[in-house]
Amino acid sequence: MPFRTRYTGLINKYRDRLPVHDDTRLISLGEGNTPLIRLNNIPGLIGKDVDIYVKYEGLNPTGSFKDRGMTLAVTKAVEEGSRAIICASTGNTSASAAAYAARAGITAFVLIPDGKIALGKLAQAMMHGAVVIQIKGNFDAGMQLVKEVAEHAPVTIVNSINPFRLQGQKTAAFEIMDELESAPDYHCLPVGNAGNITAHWMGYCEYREHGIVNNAPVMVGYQANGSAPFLRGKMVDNPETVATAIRIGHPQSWEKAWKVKDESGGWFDECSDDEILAAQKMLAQNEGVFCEPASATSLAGALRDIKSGKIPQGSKIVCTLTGHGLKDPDTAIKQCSGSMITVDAELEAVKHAILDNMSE
Ligand code: AN7
Repeated sequence: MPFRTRYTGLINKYRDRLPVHDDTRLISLGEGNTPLIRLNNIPGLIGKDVDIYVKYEGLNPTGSFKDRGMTLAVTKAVEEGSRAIICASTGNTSASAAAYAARAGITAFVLIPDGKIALGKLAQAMMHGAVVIQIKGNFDAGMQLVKEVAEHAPVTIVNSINPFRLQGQKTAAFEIMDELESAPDYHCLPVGNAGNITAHWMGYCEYREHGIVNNAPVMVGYQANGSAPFLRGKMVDNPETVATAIRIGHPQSWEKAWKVKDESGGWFDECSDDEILAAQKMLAQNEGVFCEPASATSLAGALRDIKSGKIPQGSKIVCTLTGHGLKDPDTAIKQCSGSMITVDAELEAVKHAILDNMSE
């Protein structure tokens, strides 16, 4: 056999663990199978002996982990005869819904908070032909409206309250265990609606129950401190953070995520916007991995807990990087202002620019 079998997406790969039939028409863009990258430089920079891996979900077809759930949610919607899907979104769900609806030949309606979604995500939703409805309100208001309108219109909700979303997303945990041949000691994620942390825990428990692995990680969820209902212990009405993807005050998987914390022996913590952006830049500049701000929350929190010893030396840690850095070019460029050099188009000037900036 000279050639490897072609990868055709996560439903095909894990079909025996997902609710599909042999004749189900799969709506897929080849999602999943994302790299698990071991950090080579950052552990040394913080002076700790830990094994940190990042699961780079930004390399999914639309640039975020949402594609894992969307492939299954749209596959099932089509199977059930639905002609339209709808979601509220801080950006990535709308980009993913728009792409998979285009693939399926159905309509996507997406409700987004006016002016508060990153540029790349807006471009995706528009380019894939979704009906983009900006609301003068935040994600939580949009989510409430979606639930209400779905009772009056023939549309399938593809937010993570759709149970097929979490079923699809649990495959990220399968991939990690397939690769590491066990579960890690800690799994750190950014938390917004808390669907993804719930889905990962489902995946870890499923492999353990079936005896494929005999351990499970401690699950750790990090929020932005201006949008941290799990830290406040109650819903937050006016969430704010630079990490617009997780600007969510009323998480839809509230009860489920508290269960994940208790069952796994984990915890929630919060990071400031400055910590989030510092971690994003640290990862980009020391490992060559560019994630969006919300994604860096997992690394920001993990690094703090590793430094303090709460996550002990010798641990194997996976941080999920939920979305690609190119989703939010504005925030990236703003952070790096001053790092561009403008010179005359002339040899001496360019030579000086190089010699003055050689690292030791
Ligand atoms: C990059 O797109 O909720 O805790 O509407 O885009 O499962 O909600 C996005 C969420 C983390 C949080 N990182 O995941 C949406 C949306 C990124 C995200 C989260 C989101 P959950």
